[in-house]
Amino acid sequence: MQSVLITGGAGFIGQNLVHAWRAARPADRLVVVDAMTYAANVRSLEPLIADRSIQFVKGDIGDAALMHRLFDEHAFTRVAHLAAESHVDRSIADPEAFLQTNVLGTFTLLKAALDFWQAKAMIERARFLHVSTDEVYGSLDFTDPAFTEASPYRPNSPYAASKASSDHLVRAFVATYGMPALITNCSNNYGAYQHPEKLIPLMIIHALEGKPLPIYGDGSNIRDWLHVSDHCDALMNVIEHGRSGETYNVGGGNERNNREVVGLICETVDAAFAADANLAARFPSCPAASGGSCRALISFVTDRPGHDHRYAINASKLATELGSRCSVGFEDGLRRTVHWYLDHETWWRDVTSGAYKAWIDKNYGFRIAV
Ligand code: NAD
Ligand code: TDX
Repeated sequence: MQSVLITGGAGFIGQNLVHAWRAARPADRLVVVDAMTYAANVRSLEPLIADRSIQFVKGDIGDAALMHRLFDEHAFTRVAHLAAESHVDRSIADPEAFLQTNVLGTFTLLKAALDFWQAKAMIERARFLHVSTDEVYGSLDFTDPAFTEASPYRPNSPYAASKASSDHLVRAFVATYGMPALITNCSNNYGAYQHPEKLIPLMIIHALEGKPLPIYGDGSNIRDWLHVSDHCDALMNVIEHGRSGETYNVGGGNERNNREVVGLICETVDAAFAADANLAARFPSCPAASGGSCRALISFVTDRPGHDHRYAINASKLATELGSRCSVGFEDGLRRTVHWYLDHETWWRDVTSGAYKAWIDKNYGFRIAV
């Protein structure tokens, strides 16, 4: 039985990880800490909070007193650290929060974990998993080999630089203090509960509402799409079986350019409307509602500054050492994701209208550390 802290557990990957962990390891004690930024949503966690399967704490990883108190109260033996500012475009518009949370917040959490584990002589049996990104390695050309764990760090956005900085802090804690930490660098996740500011949910929702589908630049940028369920399986494997001090890359093996991704979303939405007559009444502005194609909505817009051209992950270390391989093919994963958004209209309408945030402030504002 482990006592587990999941930071950022109300975010996209965090929520998926909480559910996956709860299902796979029912004996573990789970505490979620999340600052409840605009990106957070605890609705899917509410049943787990209500039946006390998890404990939820609204709090900032940069709050040293809170972090120390949580370690004292729960004696964590596992930390899965996902809390971050995660959206590249926001980091370009307003980078400061990225440095606060991703760099200083990670430092504060590392320090609280190290202090506690040293004081209690728990270094040998504790594990700290730092969840990072392939963006730290920079951008590839078409013919370059995929990133390995030995690729040099060349971050190009303030987000990527902040994640690179946090990776370096974790590495330094391992080398200097013997911190029992591991790092994963993964590619673009997609799936249920992703905030509608990110490419795939944004395009699905815009298609349903008949709004333009804004592709940056010429849409030739390539990402390696990883289904969030495969990512969560890999994270649980790495934290338990990975070698302390090591880095593991996690990839989906699904390289697609943005034009292909948006085209596939259009085809998937069109097919869903063709198969279900009720959708036309629910989403009358979608071109598919009147027999057209969502492709008519595609528009190319001004590129993102410093837009990385290609990410690709060589995940052979993870497969060879730990046996983790992705199981979700991109077409299947995308179809499941489109249907998840079709089936969770209230969820994304609340997020996109801002009503959810107001509700959260009201209902969770009082939930400070217990
Ligand atoms: P997300 O933005 O959906 O969720 C992040 C969560 O962290 C939110 O719930 C937010 O409220 C919380 N948070 C932010 N600042 C905080 C703070 N100071 N204290 C406590 N909580 C705070 O992000 P995500 O997509 O779920 O990503 C999770 C992690 O995975 C991040 O570290 C991100 O860098 C990494 N990652 C994500 C992807 C991806 O494709 N989504 C790919 C590679 C790596
Ligand atoms: O409206 C859009 N139009 C568009 O063309 C948006 C939102 C994005 N894009 C492009 C930019 C990227 O090439 O789509 C691609 C994916 O964009 P995002 O969803 O913003 O993801 P990305 O910038 O690749 O970063 C994501 O993967 C790595 C996550 O947000 C990061 O947290 C993660 O580290």
